[in-house]
Amino acid sequence: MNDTKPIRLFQFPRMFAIPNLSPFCSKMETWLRIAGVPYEVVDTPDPRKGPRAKLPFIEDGDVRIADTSHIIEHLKRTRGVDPDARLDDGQRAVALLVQRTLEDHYAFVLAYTHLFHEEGLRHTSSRFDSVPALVRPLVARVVKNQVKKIIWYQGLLRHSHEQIVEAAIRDWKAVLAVKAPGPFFFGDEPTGIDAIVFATLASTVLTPIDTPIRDFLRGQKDVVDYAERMRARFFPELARRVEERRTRDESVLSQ
Ligand SMILES: N[C@@H](CCC(=O)N[C@@H](CS)C(=O)NCC(=O)O)C(=O)O
Repeated sequence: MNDTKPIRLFQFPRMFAIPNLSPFCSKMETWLRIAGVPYEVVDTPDPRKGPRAKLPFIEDGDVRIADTSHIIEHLKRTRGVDPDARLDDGQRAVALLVQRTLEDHYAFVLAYTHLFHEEGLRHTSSRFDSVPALVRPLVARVVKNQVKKIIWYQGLLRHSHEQIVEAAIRDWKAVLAVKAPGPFFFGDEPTGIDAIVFATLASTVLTPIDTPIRDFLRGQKDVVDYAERMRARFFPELARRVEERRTRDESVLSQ
């Protein structure tokens, strides 16, 4: 292990103007920026390369660590950083419950809406662009079947589309009910839970994938403001790109 060299963060290549379509990759990179831990990104389309066959994972010197919660514990210990240091016991409990809601339930909804349902696939199939054209349909089918298996065994896919949407909106109502009105989840300063809330929210409201969950969230100005504020603060290069595109579109429309 080497705590002077930047860690290497292995994750799916970026899509859209968000840190990552994967809420876990997006969470990890956001957390690194909140905590100010230097890192280099290594784009990897294939989770099987990781120690737990999932993305993201990090390489710190000669050690590879998977699972965002384990990575965060490792970095807190070895880099002496902790964005949660000022949280009290009640806030830590709320953060854990929000994490479980978003990571152990809502993340499966995202897999369903973005990687399984037709509307999601229409927007996300470009993630296979680097695969040779001849085998692209096959790879896309294999991945879709893998996603299907994951959400079937998790249980989500045994429900109707309407029931899945309704459960997801209930997740967000619960999360938003315990979110502070401040610029960040617990008020004035960002903490670890902001990485999770922003990551899952960004995939939902800052991408073009049209779902009733997106409509529900985009209907609340403070929710969209929060997502855009997090992106502007921690990923200014992405916020700039959106701004430039907006200016370009406006100038085309005004011609
Ligand atoms: N608990 C893990 C979850 C990571 C995870 O589920 N990653 C997904 C992408 S969002 C993945 O690599 N899935 C590939 C697979 O399950 O085959 C974490 O916190 O890192």
